[in-house]
Amino acid sequence: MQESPKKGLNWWLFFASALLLIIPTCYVVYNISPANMPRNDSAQGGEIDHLITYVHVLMGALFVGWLGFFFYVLLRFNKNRQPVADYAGVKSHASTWLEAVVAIFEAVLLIGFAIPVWSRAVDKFPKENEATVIKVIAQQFQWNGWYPGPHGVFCTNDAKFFSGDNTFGLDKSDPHYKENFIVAKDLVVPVGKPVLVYISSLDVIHCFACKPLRITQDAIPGMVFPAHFTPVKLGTYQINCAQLCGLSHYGMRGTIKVVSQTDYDKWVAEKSKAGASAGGGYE
Ligand SMILES: [Cu+2]
Repeated sequence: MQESPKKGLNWWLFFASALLLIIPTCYVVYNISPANMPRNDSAQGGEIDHLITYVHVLMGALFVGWLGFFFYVLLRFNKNRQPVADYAGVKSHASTWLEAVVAIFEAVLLIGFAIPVWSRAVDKFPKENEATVIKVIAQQFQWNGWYPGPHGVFCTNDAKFFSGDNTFGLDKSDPHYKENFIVAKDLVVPVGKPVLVYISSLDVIHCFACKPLRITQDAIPGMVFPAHFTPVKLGTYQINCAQLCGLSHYGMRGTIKVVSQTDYDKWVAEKSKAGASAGGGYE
């Protein structure tokens, strides 16, 4: 029988693999602690953060469990302690029970947390008359916000109205056209009121993402997707494009400025007076 040159455990490899596994674990634990989560200034962000934490706690428990088992196997069945292979194998059913327990936890997370959060995000939209409604139109490489103005009615738009100075194809003969307005890059919304955004794209696929307000929604040409969030604090938040959309994707930023209702009404009145073309189009 040919002997392998080294018997037993390779301790260098053992400690190197332990280190490689422990470093990312510490990093994840550090990041999911509530103090290190991205700032949350929206009403619906708390439940999303809870879900992220619970999923990571379960994954952490599985990781520690598997890691413990891995080290146990390395030590218990190394060549010195187990010179002859046991062909009968494991007879205990402990692993089956453990798998069942993990499956139950996963089912609770999915049915009890993930599906309700998801259904509220994609199904329970605020009523238009109780929300701030904005049509967000993405284009390479800018965010545009189309506001209806003080009376809250959008004019119609259609591809046939497209022209050099009418990129969004607004119907200029529509009576509501005059008080509608489009802003480039910087959106403004009032605090404490649901915001309903209808997201679309003029060219390629983009993704409207604002992490502190916990909103992320793809913008797909030819389609309009509604999304909603309720800002709870005053502030200015960065919008990013979360879908690689071309050479200047990295620079496709915008802002959502959350102001008081009075300031918002003042801003809307001012912009609306300036008309639909004010601030619209590519800057
Ligand atoms: Cu983009």
